[in-house]
Amino acid sequence: MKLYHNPMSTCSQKVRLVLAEKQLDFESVILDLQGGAQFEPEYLELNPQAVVPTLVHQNRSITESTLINEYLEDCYPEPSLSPKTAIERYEQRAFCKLLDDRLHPACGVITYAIGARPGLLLKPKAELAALLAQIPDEARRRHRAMVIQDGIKAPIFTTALAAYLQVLDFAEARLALTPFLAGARTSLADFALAPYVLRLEHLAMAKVLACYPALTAWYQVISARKSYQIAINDWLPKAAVASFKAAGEAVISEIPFPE
Ligand SMILES: N[C@@H](CCC(=O)N[C@@H](CS)C(=O)NCC(=O)O)C(=O)O
Repeated sequence: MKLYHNPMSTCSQKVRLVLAEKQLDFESVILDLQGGAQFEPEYLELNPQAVVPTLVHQNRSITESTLINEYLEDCYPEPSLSPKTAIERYEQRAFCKLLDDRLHPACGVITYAIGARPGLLLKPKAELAALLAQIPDEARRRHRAMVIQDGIKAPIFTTALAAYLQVLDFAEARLALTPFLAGARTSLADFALAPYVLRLEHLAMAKVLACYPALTAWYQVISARKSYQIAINDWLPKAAVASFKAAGEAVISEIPFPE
């Protein structure tokens, strides 16, 4: 198995977590996303959306992190990361869909407005414009341009922050009732959400978690797992984490958190 990924990417982290839970080895190909490696023609053949992760298994390219994790679950059903009952399986899928539809796009906006922006603004204007022009998805391209230009002052930032917190509200309500997102055992939903909690830490926004006691307790459990050490901590580049944190600390007092 070959995984095209990036150490800091939330979608890559969620796939690495599932690989680690299942104790699966993989050949790693790291893509420099700020340098535009995702737009290289050979990579676009594997992943026409120009995003990571991509799993190559048995000569097939598997894309979309949620679908990759479901594929891994199908290929390697033990240890199982799927709930047993139909309703819990529905809850797992519904949560992963919410995450893909709402949380992930919001995370992209917030990450580029805060963490990635300072580095990107150092690039020559023409180089930055050329990078943005290659993003295949129109909304992503437009939103990214807005937040690189205006940072947390871009109106889309407030919308994204609200969406992020709405998904955390939903998770909090669920975790106040059950130990994990889809019931009594960990499932793909838990490993999908964890990287987005970590992202708050990386952007110096961890104070948000004070409003989410059940989510905080759940995250302590997930981040104490061996898989978290292998899939997340062991991969994190110190310099990238430090530069995200510094960027977050520089703007935290101006972030328009809802009352
Ligand atoms: N729906 C995709 C989203 C993947 C995605 O957005 N990946 C980000 C990193 S987390 C990426 O590759 N960004 C590069 C870019 O947008 O240029 C998935 O779940 O795999």
